Amino acid sequence: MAKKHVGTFQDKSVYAYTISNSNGVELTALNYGGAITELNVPDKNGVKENVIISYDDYALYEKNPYYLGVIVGRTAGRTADGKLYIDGETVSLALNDGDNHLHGGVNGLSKSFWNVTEENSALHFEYTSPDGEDDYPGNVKFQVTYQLTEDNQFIIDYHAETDKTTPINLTNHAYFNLSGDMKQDILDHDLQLASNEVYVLDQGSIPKEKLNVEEIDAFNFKTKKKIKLAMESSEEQVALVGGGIDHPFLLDKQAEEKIVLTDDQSGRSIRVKTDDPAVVIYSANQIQATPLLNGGKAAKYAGICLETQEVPNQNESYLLNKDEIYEKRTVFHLRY
Ligand code: G6D
Repeated sequence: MAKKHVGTFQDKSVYAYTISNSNGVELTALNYGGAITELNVPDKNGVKENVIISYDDYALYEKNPYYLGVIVGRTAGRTADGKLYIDGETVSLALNDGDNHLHGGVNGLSKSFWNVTEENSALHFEYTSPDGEDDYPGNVKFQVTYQLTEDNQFIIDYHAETDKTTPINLTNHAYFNLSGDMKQDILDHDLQLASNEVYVLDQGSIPKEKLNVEEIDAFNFKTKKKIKLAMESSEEQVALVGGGIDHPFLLDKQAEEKIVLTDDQSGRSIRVKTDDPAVVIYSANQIQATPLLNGGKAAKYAGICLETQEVPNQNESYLLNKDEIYEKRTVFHLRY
């Protein structure tokens, strides 16, 4: 385990914490937003490379316009018009994405300083969000754990308790790129999703209605296929989000493995299990040529986010009441 001072944001110290397992898999994350900056994994030839896209300059994690690697909350995704409905009351949240609320607001959990404790191959993050922070009701105690197991599972555990009814829908916004050190984009990665239904989006990227993936072939990943086939589709939902995927998929409750991401060239794959009912797949359609990532590169489709969560903008499905516990786990099983 290691801890390194990497900067100062708003007069507070930012540290990078590194954990590893005996196979040499290493994970590094910041106390600021829990941002994962590195996940170093061997390829089929044993060459260890970072499979997470990250800024070359740590200072960029302060604003982090791409939400690279962070814990997202209190609510992931977009909330239409920033309106929450809690027990008949309407709560107005900040509109930080056009006419909508995105990823917990102007600050949110991704721009908070978490207290970090290290224990062997696990990092424990704790943060208490005060009542009214980012306009959300309730004092909420958040706990998130990143753990590396000896069989190369990267496990994220989430826990929250509140003193007042409030919406909680957390995820992690790591962008995976299994080529290693972003040698290539993710268009030639293969994706398989245990999902029969995808939500189509309105012009503001708010989920509207769910369709069977048989009706929208670009998003039919029931059998393993190259991600670029979605980009090559003339489907208007692909164009709507900038020429890719940025959609919530309902996950098959019966399936044990919900998501499989594979890169044949490196021999790496990630197999995902989760308690969450959905995943937002985001293919980094908004990544620009700067800021530079992973040693001087940056490009559209630089990585792919597997944001396991509840379907956004359905806040009634993720209201946490006082004396209830929010608890969920997502496992990224790293193979190489
Ligand atoms: C864009 O629409 C996408 C979001 O889904 C993503 O989380 C964000 O960029 C980083 O707004």
